[in-house]
Amino acid sequence: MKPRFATYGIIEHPDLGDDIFDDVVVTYFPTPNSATGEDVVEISLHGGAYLQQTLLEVLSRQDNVRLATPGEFTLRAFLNGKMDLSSAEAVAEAIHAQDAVAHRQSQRHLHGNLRSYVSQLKQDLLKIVSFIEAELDFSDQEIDMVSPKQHLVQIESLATRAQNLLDTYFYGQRLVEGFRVPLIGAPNTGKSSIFNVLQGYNRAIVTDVAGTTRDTIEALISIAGHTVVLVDTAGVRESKNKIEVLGVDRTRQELERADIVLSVQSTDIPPEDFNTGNDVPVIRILNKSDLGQPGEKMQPDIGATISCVTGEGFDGLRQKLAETILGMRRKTSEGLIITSQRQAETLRRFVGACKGAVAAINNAAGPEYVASDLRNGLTILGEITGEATPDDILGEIFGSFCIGK
Ligand SMILES: Nc1nc2c(ncn2[C@@H]2O[C@H](COP(=O)(O)OP(=O)(O)O)[C@@H](O)[C@H]2O)c(=O)[nH]1
Ligand SMILES: [Mg+2]
Repeated sequence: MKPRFATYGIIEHPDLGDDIFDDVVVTYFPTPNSATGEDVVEISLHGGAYLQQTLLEVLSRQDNVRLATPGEFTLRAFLNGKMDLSSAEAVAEAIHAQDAVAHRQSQRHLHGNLRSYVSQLKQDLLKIVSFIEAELDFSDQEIDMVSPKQHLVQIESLATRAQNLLDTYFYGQRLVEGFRVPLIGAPNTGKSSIFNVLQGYNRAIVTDVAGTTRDTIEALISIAGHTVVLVDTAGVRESKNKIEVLGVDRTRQELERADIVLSVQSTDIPPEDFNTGNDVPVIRILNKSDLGQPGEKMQPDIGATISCVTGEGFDGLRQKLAETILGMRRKTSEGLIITSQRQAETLRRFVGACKGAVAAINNAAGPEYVASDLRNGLTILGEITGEATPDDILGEIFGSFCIGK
């Protein structure tokens, strides 16, 4: 077959006799110019699960043929030097991306922007290490070398650059998993009704019997290109009913996990007190504006006044939510955001190694101690791009892919 040319063919099935199984287009990519770097043949057949499954099943009956394990194609591409580890992880990010912003980010990683950021850190660190080690090598000779102290500022700036990237992880994680936004408030303030309007169709049960929502219900909605996990809760009021108490417990757990809280009061029911984690933004909603002016004991600083009956104020509420989410956005000046826990942990260890070196210098420890911390930092950076990544970590990364990627 002519390399990289689409060739028409037919597939016969052993069980079908003279009948044709499917018309296909086959493309041959000889090594090394293929996705994995190996010889690759791609068969395009007509869509549909039956055709695909049957063909895979027939092919698997041949000797030396088996299905790929999850992530195996990307693993092979990585092992054959076709992509670095941060790009390989970006393939998984692209597969799992639920919205526009997460997808754009995975594309940046896929095309190596993260790798260049880390490579630059590595090069700068290598320069410093070589200087310090050169001094160690020549310390018994009469050569004037720079003392590690001279490198203090540079090492600190490396730590800051790594920290800046690490600081994007909180936002990056939410890009992938969505922002968790519970509706909290007294029974009958309209939490379930708001949940339904925001979601666009009636899913939660709405009644005027207090305590109807006994469990938490989630819905994914999109706000300014970000995924939001909207959570309808039972509220935080004390209750004697067993099932309702369980729901209230769930509400407390939701408050602990919340990224943004929608605190609901209505013109006829005052707000309830609740505690959130540190620095969690709270948007105060006043519902049932159609019933007229609010009664007494209402909280100030209302972020959105709405009515689930007339639909008034929901654009403003969505806008407020969008502003709050965009206010939580973090990226490096290069526009990078990390989304992988592995990368975050590795960067954290790298910052630790830099700080170790800084402490060694400040305590006037010998240059060999400083050099050892910095060498350690070099190895850690290598783990991000995959030059020094242990096999079990590789297994974990590629195991998270779906089959056939
Ligand atoms: N007039 C009016 N009634 C509302 C509004 N939103 C909800 N309700 C009513 O308030 C009651 C309680 O609503 P629900 O969503 O179940 O409140 P929850 O207990 O906080 O989940 C129901 O009878 C709703 O129809 C609103 O904007 N205006
Ligand atoms: Mg409810």
